[in-house]
Amino acid sequence: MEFQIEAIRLHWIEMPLVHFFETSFGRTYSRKMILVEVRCGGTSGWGEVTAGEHPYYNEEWTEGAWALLNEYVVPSVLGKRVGAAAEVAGLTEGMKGHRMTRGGLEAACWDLEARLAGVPLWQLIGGGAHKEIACGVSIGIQDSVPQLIEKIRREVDAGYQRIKIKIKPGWDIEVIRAVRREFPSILLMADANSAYTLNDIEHLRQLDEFNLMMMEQPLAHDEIIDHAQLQRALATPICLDECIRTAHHARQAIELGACRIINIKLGRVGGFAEAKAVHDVCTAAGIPVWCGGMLESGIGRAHNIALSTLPNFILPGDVSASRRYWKRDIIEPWVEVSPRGTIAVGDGPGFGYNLDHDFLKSVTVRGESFSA
Ligand code: OSB
Ligand code: MG
Repeated sequence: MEFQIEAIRLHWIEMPLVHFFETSFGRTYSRKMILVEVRCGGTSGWGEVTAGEHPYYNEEWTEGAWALLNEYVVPSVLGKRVGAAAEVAGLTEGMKGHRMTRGGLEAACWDLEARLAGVPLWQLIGGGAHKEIACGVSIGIQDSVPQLIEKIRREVDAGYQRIKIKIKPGWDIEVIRAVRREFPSILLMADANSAYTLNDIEHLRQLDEFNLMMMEQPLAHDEIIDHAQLQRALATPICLDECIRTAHHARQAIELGACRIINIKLGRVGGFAEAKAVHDVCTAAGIPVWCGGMLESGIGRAHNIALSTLPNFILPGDVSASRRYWKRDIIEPWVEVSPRGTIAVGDGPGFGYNLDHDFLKSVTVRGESFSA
């Protein structure tokens, strides 16, 4: 449905995590996130820029995203009239990379269109194949193996369907051996966030004995070809995360045999239009997908839930309960996970939750408004 991008507000919010989150590239204690609000005729659509605080997962970071939004993204879209949110990604196509930043605006436009049409976001994107989505958890590197095991036990007891642990050189084979000894039959996977190279093939082959569902992004963030070589040497399926920024990358990775599973992150691929395209490439190739996470606030989390209702999201994702991250979330109700490890998909318009405006105001540290 046609709409005009009449006004845009950028909200920079900061919220401490309930527990630090450590990956191979570092530890996060507190999140700095940019929310993008797009307005038309008194209705607001909301999106979230999923970039981290530092350019270590990929090239993007919050401060850089703020600059790009102010200097390029907003001026490229403000006042534009589009036939549908599906056209919005095209308005910022001339900018290279920075897909999380551009994707935050794009996702806000999908939410706006859904709200203007009075339909749930999942319906507008062509989802709805799942009424409940299957949830896993991503558990960061801990200070000790007993602490990790205690955390895993808590999440397994809560009902989460799959456990992902972060690995890096020095926190890998023996850690997974200890976890497997304690939990012989859980669905278990490991995410290296690009911490290894092809020199580690023999080392990584040791993981084959632990019956992992998959190993996520072992090699460099932009290295599809080396992943194909590694996959040939491993029994464990490789799942690509960082490498897949477009449907084109997904097709190349699949054709080269670089992975058997793909993690789709809404921001990493630049929003819903590209996420759907990646999903469709994977469906056609028989490659299962799941929804990744970036420690999102309630807004990004709600978008991930909508995305996860597309049919080929058949593996448990990294979308989990608000309370695992935040003492208080910015949406109401908070995202909750059932004892079966699922999130129920609602029927409300747009992303399907209300904003807690008072709380949102209290965590906002910077704002910028633009109107056409
Ligand atoms: O690689 O999936 C990743 C968090 C920050 C950066 C990268 C990743 C992650 C996660 C956390 O694994 C997923 C989540 O719980 O939101
Ligand atoms: Mg990952």
